[in-house]
Amino acid sequence: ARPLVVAAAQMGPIALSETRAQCVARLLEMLREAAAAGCRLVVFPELCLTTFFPRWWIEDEAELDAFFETEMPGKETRVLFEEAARLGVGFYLGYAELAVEDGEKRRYNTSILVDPTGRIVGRYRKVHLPGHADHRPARAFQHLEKKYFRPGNLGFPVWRSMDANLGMCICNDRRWPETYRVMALRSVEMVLLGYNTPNDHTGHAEIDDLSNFHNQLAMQAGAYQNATWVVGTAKCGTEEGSHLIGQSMIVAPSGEVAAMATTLEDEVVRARCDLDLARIYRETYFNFAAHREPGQYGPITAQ
Ligand code: CDT
Repeated sequence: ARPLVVAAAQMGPIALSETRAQCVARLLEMLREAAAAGCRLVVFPELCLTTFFPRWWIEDEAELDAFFETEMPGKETRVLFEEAARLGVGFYLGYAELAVEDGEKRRYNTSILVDPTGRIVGRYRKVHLPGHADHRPARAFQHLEKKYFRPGNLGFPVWRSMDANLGMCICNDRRWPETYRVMALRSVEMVLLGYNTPNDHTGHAEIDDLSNFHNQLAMQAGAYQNATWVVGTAKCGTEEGSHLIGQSMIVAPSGEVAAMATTLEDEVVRARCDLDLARIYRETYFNFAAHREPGQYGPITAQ
């Protein structure tokens, strides 16, 4: 067995008025709890340093910029890196990234992988951006990720860290089979992901009512069909009047849920994950070299 003890560090709502320092204090408390429970890796949610701002139409650039990080670690987040290094725990952190590329300001929905020495070993930028870019004032809540972010331009890399093959994705990515499959073809053993999933944003009650079911379905299918562990961490509860689902969970390569949150608050969910389970499935049902038929998959990569 190759055990990796991991935590999904779920967050309850973040108010608009909550500061970075207050958010980081909550993350620190969960980091310490996870470390005390023997965890070597902690997965925090998507965009976990501010409230989920894409629910609002924001025209003022300075107001929008205030939700973004221009450096990582920055002055409020540095303490998280230092404490993780002191505890010998790695982490995944989701945040809004303001980058300058080709002399241009660019915004991404980003996550980083930090190793137990406090070093950033990987960066991922969300590929599948949900929602819309236009103003829909008739709705109580919008979902403006297509306005505020560019699609990620870093692909789906897999990193060797903490004696494991680790991959990252973010929220809506978990609904797309290609996300997991690209990483599985790169021998991923554990996919780390954070999410903010409102159950009142699609405009279709019959879809919104199934939000929890679809959350489980997507992560369990992704794990099983790709023979990988999946660690999904929510920001949840009623945030500025919008309800976000919880169900942070750790899913085994069998598709079974190894652990799941029971609250809609800050909660550390822990599991001891045997990375060899991924190998067993890849040597049998999901032996890609023996059983895949990529010659028949052309439309998947056609534009
Ligand atoms: N953050 C994020 O990607 N949320 C989406 C919900 C979109 S509702 C229009 C998700 O897939 O969970």
